[in-house]
Amino acid sequence: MGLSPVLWQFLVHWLHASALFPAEASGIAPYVDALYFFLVAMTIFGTTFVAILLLVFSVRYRREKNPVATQIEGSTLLEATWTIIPLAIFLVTFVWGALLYFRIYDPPTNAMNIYIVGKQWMWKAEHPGGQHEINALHVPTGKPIQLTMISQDVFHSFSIPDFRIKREVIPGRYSTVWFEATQVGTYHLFCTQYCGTQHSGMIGEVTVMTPGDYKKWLEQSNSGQSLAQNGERLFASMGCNSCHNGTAAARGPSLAGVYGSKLTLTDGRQILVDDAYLRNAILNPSEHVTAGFAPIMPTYQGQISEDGLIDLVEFIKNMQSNYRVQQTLVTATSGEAAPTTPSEGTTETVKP
Ligand code: HEC
Ligand SMILES: [Cu+2]
Repeated sequence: MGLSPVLWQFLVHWLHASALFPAEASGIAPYVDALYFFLVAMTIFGTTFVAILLLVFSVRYRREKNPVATQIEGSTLLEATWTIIPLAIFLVTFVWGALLYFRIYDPPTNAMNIYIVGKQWMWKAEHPGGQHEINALHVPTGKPIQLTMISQDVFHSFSIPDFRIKREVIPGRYSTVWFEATQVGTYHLFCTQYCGTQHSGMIGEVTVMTPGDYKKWLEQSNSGQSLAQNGERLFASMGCNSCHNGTAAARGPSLAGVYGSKLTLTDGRQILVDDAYLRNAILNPSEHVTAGFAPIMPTYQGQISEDGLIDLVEFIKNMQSNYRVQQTLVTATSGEAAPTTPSEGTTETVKP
């Protein structure tokens, strides 16, 4: 198209200024928009091209001027042209879209993780430090943020138009999306999947702050317990540590350092341990049995809320060192009755 870059920039600028178009407030936004404008330009080009041809042909070859039609028996050159040009356009769109897709769905390894739980009809955000917020999300600028999301009931969809992100939030399975906020400000957060009577109220506000302000916010909203600490309590109160206590005699495998590692299962498969795997291991233990262990872990299906599962997952993720060390640490800080040390409690000798 004949649009010069200057005119192009002016158009994009005007669209943003006129509030007809959402702000570009994330690192990915300009890239998504570039593809979007390319598609719009191609569509305009195609439409005008066909419309012009239609007009020209109907005037030029109208019956008064051409009483007898000339037959053209085919033209390989013509056919090749109108096959190859659209094909090239479609392929460019496809490759461009695929590259963008990979970029959007593959979070950088240094991304900071925040959990999102969707339910009828609200969004709950849980920061690793234990800060909870409802229908609100606070994030710093300049840092990749990954959202690990799950629904407690029906399908929802998490969308921040100004960041150009949108991802389904599904019951029973974690889905992730990531972004890097570039501009301080407040932005809308929507559920974009019809999810019942008050779906339209399932909205919220994203507050993007400077890293310094974000740190202050985290300190102010501190609940005193990090997700991992909540998880550690659950781990003890649900009796997980009766089997997973990190001792050699334990009936369950040590979970220290298991996150991010490759587990070998009894059927010989190798599986990467990520958030989804941990969650599933707690709810459906018999589905993937770790090699060298008996399938004795009970299912916790229906006994732990999604929030509780997030706490457990976060605890296991952070369990990098010997678990017994952490256990004594908790007793020292929380002042609770000391849990029986693993060696005392291990009268069971079912180690397979
Ligand atoms: C009765 C003993 C027992 C209890 C109680 C138990 N587990 Fe397990 N768990 C096992 C055994 C044995 C395995 C390995 C076999 C398998 O994969 O099922 C295992 C596997 C796992 C795994 C998969 C990782 C790996 O290295 O295999 C996770 C995660 C896990 N348990 C977490 C938990 C949590 C969280 C709880 C408490 C809510 C819990 N377990 C309670 C025995 C137990
Ligand atoms: Cu919803």
